[in-house]
Amino acid sequence: MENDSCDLLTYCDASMAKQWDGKKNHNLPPLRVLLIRSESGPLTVKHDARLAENKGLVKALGWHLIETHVCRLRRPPHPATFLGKGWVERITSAIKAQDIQMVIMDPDLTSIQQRVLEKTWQCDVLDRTALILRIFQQRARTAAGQLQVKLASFLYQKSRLVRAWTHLERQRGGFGFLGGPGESQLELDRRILDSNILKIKKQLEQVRKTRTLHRKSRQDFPTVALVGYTNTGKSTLFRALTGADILCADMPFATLDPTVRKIRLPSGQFAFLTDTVGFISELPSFLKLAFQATLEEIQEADLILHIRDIACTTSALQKEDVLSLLKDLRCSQPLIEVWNKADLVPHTQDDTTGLWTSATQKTGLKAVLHHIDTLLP
Ligand SMILES: Nc1nc2c(ncn2[C@@H]2O[C@H](COP(=O)(O)OP(=O)(O)OP(=O)(O)O)[C@@H](O)[C@H]2O)c(=O)[nH]1
Ligand SMILES: [Mg+2]
Repeated sequence: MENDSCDLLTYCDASMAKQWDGKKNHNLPPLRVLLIRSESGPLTVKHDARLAENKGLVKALGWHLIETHVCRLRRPPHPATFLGKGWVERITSAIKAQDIQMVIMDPDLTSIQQRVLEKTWQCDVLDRTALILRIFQQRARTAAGQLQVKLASFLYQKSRLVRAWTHLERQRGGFGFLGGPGESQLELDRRILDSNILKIKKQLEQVRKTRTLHRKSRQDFPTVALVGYTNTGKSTLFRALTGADILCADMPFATLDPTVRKIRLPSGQFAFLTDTVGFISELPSFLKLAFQATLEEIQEADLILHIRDIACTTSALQKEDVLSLLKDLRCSQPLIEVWNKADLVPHTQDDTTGLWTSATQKTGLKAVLHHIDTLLP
């Protein structure tokens, strides 16, 4: 594809980029990473979970997490550095002392903050959204998955261009801006991104048409989509129910591309089961837009199996995130809640709001199949 210079990798030093895909570079030591989570409110279980989730995201890329800092923001974020002066200096010392190569920031930074921090700290800086995108880049195996990730990456960069533009405009009082050198570069960047976005959207339109045709070819039987927060055990359950040899791993976003298999229900009726990409809190809107072709598999399903990791301390919050995303997607199909990882928590079977399963120990599967049977048209 032309103009690939806009790829996400331009955000980091090219030599560093070689190390990013840990799997392909066995000889290189993993990147030394420092993680910063900034909080403005009181520290709750939600924040602990977010920190643990961020650590999982870093680990998922095969990087080496050296230090983690939780900093409390007492004032609004600094426009140029996000963090206050004291924190910037403290992190500078930590970077030097620990030979850090990459700093991950959560929440997200503006492109200006990212550049100022990279210059100050003399190392690469990524925010949580870029980290998620990077994982998606590493996971995408199919051509459709790779196209979707590329689109997400361009949309991400475009959103950051707009912010940079607004910032410059403000500096110049919003007038007399035309013809400046900054403007022409921004305009050029924007045009390149727009043309790339348009091209990929056209290619993805073809993917959506093909998927629609595939769905039509399956319309003799109803479809059940496995949906849920990332790492809750969707693929493990899918494998237990279908016998399909798919990747199940203790990491976020192990699954990116949907997999479909036919199963036979206890009534003798057949149904298609679809394993899908996991959700995560504050999923950026451009990722939802880019993954439209995949999310359609959920929208078009006759029934949704919501797989929850019931042993996770923030299972209830994850449920809220999933339900809100399903609402965004206008999914109103019948839904079965599956309480997975039952082997990790003491429980009684008579709890009626969810179906207890252990996908690893293959328990509770019959009840799941039975419920699918009763709810399908
Ligand atoms: N103890 C226990 N672990 C489980 C169970 N189900 C899945 N796991 C583990 O949870 C981790 C994630 O499993 P996956 O099936 O890959 O989860 P997923 O929801 O498909 O994750 P993504 O595709 O990344 O969104 C793996 O290490 C599984 O072995 C279960 O019932 N009990
Ligand atoms: Mg999976």
